[in-house]
Order: sequence, then C-alpha cells, then structure tokens
Amino acid sequence: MSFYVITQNISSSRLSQVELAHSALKGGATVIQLREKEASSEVLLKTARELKELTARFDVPLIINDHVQIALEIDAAGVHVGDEDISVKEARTLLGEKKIIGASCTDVRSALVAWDAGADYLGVGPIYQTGTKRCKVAPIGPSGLFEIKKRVGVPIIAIGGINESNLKEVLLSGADGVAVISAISEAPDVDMAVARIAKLIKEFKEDKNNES
Ligand code: 3NM
Repeated sequence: MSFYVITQNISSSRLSQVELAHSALKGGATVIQLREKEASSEVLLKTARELKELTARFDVPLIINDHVQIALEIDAAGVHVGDEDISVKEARTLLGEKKIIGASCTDVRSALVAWDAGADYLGVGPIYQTGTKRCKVAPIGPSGLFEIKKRVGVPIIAIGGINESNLKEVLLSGADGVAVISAISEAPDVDMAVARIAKLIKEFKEDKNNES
C-alpha cells in the first residue's frame, strides 16, 4: 500500500521540495514524485538530481511529473503524466519497458484508456475538493474511486484533498495507495503529519491482514 508524497512548490510552503521529501522519506513515504509546473528546466533538473540522490539513499522510487527528458537524464524510476502532458504511449516509447509510467484519471473511461495504453498505475482523482490543483472535474468521492478500482487491473493511487481524517475511507474504497501534497506540506509540523499518515496506512494494512 503506497504512501505517495508529491513535492510541489506551494507559495505557503516553508520547506524546499528536497527538505519536504527528506521528511517524507524519514517518516516512511514509499514513493516520491517531483511535480513542478513553473520552474525553469535548469532549476527542475537540479531539484530532480538532488531528489534522485536522496530517494536512492532510502531505496524509494522517484517519479517525475510530465518531464520525460528529465526522468531519462537523472535515471528516475519513472514518470507521471496528466491529460495535458505527453501520452502514456509516447512516454513508453521514450522510456522503455523498465520504467514506471503513471497516468492521471478522473473516471472509468479515462482509466480504461490509460490502462489499455500501458500505464503501470493510475492516479485517480480528485477524490475530494482540493485547493492545490485547479481540477477540471468535480471531486469523484470514494464511490467514484470504487467504480474505477472494479474495472482496472493496475494499482490505483487516490489523490486530491486526502488527509488524516479521510484517508481510511479512501483505503476502504479500494485504493492501493494515497498521494498527498498539502496534508504534509501545509501541516504545522511536517514530520508529525508524515508520521500520523504513515501510522494510519500501517494500521489499515494490519487490520486488513488480520481479516484475511
Ligand atoms: N492531481 P492535495 S489533485 C496534483 O485529481 C493533483 O489528478 C490531482 O494535492 C488529480 O493533496 C492534485 O493538496 C492535488 O489535495 C493534490
């Protein structure tokens, strides 16, 4: 069950992306994604290199949002693509079979398309209202996630407005992991927020194992 942390420059963030990733990794994040829509390619490459070195120390995959060339240059674990980015098929051609490709999906139709195109996992959302990204669709809620999970055969990472209070509901709806930005970056104490989320995921996993 993934604890997927996305580092993104939010103006109110007190920590740099690398500092944020470090806190997340110390607290048990299992995937780090670098998502940067505004920085120059030099800045992005520098951050990507630093994150690659850091994630390697923790043996955690680093995924680069959208920028396939940067992912190739730093030998990242893979990329995540949205509906305005390069397609899954093009990304696969450039990256080859060994790299991870994740795709953003909002409904069953887009999820089936991405799965069919060869995505290794789907980022499904927004589950809840979020101020972090301007989303084109209304939140799909845990029930929307459940519908997608029933139809696709690759792991689903839920995203959008996920925090400590709704995380369990999301996992109960079938998510294979959760991706968070503001629940961590905006928390008054980042390390504490990471630890609480990691604990909730661990407890959920243990409960599930005990049931089976
Ligand atoms: N993608 P937060 S929602 C980057 O629905 C992103 O595809 C989304 O940030 C999608 O955890 C989102 O702060 C923002 O809500 C997630």
